[in-house]
Amino acid sequence: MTGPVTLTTYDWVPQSPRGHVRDLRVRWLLEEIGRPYRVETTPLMDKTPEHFAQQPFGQVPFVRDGDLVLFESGAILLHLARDTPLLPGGDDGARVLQWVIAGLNSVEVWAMFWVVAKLFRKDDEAAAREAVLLGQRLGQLEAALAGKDWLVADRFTVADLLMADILRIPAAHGFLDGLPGLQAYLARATGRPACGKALADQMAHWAEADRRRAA
Ligand SMILES: N[C@@H](CCC(=O)N[C@@H](CS)C(=O)NCC(=O)O)C(=O)O
Repeated sequence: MTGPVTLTTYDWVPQSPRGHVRDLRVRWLLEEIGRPYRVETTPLMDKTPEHFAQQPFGQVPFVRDGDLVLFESGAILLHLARDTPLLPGGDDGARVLQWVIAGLNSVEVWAMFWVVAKLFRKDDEAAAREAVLLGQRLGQLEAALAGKDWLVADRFTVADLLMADILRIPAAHGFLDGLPGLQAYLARATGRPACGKALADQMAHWAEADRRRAA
């Protein structure tokens, strides 16, 4: 499919998640591949039956691509990256899938355990335990990336886009201090113009949401 993609995110979010809402990774990929898209919104506060009909957990993002509606950011990225240089074929394609799943299942999940303990529950003891586990995972990822610019086949793929986005929250809270390889990897990925554009667009979206609320 080559027509515009419709990407749905929230109509508004508080300050703290701004820049980290997962529509960012989808925007980033769409910018990388030059695919046109428009952004629609669904209410954060009063979630609608229409929202749950498209995203069974009442979360964002979800996209419409032609007749196809997809939720789960990893699935969305893999779908949109198909037939583009961001998702090679053959064995390298399998390795990209492996790293996409590792990002979601072996790194992001540990980052989220820490986020929930520290930022949502404000339970410092639990957060300290989660921090140790997250730190281990990040150290292991740094070792896996040793001597490499990118995760697979010496080129930027959808796996790097996702992994870098996942690393942004740990990085913002100091978890990459002492991990120079991961810091350089993250800077390499997020320094791409498509990432900067996606981030600026998401922040503009929330600024516009504030203006609408104030009006
Ligand atoms: N596994 C899902 C997670 C989606 C997710 O956690 N979305 C957040 C925004 S980044 C959300 O909708 N949070 C509100 C909620 O869970 O009610 C994905 O990757 O798409």
